[in-house]
Amino acid sequence: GSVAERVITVAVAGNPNSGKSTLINAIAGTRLHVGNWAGVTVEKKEALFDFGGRKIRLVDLPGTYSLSPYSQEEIVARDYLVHQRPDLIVNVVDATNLERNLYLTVQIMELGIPVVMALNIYDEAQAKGYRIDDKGIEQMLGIAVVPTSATKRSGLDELLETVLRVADAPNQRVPKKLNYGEDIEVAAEYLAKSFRTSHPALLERYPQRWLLLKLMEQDSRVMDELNLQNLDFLDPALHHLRRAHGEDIESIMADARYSLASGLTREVLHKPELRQTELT
Ligand code: GDP
Ligand code: K
Repeated sequence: GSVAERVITVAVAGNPNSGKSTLINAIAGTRLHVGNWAGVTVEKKEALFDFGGRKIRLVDLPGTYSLSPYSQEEIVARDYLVHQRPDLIVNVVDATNLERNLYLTVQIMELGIPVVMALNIYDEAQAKGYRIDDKGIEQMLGIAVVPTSATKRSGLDELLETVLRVADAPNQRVPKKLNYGEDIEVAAEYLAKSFRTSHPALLERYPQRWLLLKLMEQDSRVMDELNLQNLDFLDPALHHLRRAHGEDIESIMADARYSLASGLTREVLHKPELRQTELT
């Protein structure tokens, strides 16, 4: 079909309390259909609607703080992103809790799917005197950022216009590959090499960067899905990481993500100085 007929599938991801429901309701309203994700009791909200002469399907993912395999919500969200591969992801971020929310953003970016960030609750951030360099976030992450205030219905048209623009030029809008530090990056290179040799076909089944990181973490769900008999291909990478950081590779990776989130926050968020009266 023509460009105009193609449905653009947009997954909406964010932390609990980032205002995701408010935002989706404000955009889709009565066109929202509520059901359940297959096999689990997690609510699924979906809407198909026209905007700017185009058809957009919004799929609301459960609110999560991470994409690890430890809760039903996280599993639903990550399985959808990894296996259904939406055209793009709208990442709803609470602008008053930037650092914690960016920890999820960092993980979402591992998937290599174009991302538009809705920098939501922006009104409250402004009321608190926060200044957020949204262009700085765009530059550092390689994603589009749109300030929104879902409760005031502000920024929503800009958000959808940006969604259309990114959907039409996805190759110019691939999120940057973030640098997880030399040790992890070198280990990831070892792993890419050995895994490409041992399991050439499997690398294509998943987003590559994401898969390499999950293999290093020995993510239980990915390991189950792949059902590999021989894990020798992991040895060079794991040996490299353990030599530098010790045994707990999952927390090495979590630390790398947290430090990216906090480093970015330091760069882009300026809070007003506390007044003397507020200190006492
Ligand atoms: P969810 O858990 O991400 O779905 O978050 P909700 O949509 O339930 O919103 C959490 C709280 O934040 C609610 O009290 C909303 O009214 C409030 N909220 C959502 N968006 C905004 C916003 O843009 N500005 C302000 N000030 N509050 C918001
Ligand atoms: K809520």
